[in-house]
Amino acid sequence: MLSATGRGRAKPPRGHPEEPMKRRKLMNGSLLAALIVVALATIAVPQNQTAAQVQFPAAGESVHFALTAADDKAVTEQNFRGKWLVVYFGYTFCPDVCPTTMLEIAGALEALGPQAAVVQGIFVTVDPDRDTPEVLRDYLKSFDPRLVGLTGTHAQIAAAAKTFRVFYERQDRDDGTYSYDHSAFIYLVDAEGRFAKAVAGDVGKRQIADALSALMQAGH
Ligand SMILES: [Cu+2]
Repeated sequence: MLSATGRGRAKPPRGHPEEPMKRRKLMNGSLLAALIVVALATIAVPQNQTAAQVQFPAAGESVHFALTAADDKAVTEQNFRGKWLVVYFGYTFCPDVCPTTMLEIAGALEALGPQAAVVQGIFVTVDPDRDTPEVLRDYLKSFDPRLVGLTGTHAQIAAAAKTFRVFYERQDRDDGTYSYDHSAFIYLVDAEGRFAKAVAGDVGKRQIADALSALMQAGH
């Protein structure tokens, strides 16, 4: 569309050297307008991964969180040193995306076999009002009892989300119920607590397991 506008215009007559400059400005203006339109369209549809949502920590960046595990035990990333982490943010009331992703993570642990001994799957809830440690434990044991569920105060969860650049937003409905829009990436963290890689939540267990195996073999 942008190039079509440019081509459709008549050639500038000779002796008007400022013309190409004007044209470039026009192009920049319409490009900016197009970007704004795209940005507004994606903001209006938060369940799509917008540019703002698709951000990750830098590879090698240390991740930090201080949350609550089962039996109200306080945990931080330090408690998991020595294990590779497979971290996912979601909430147990999520109708489809979260359960599907947890099924794939559980499948990846299964596929890793003995290698899974140095891997810890972690589900961080973005919905602490409903997801207590007990709710999380019951939810996760149906996928794989090795999975750990973490909750916390809203501020703690916001801080944990920030370290992984996770986006989430509560959506209140007219009937009094609510859901969350949230990033659907799986974050792989090395045994020293450094971010290694993000994979899309819908890639499947084989790809999750392969990504972990490759990273572990790369000598992280
Ligand atoms: Cu979800």
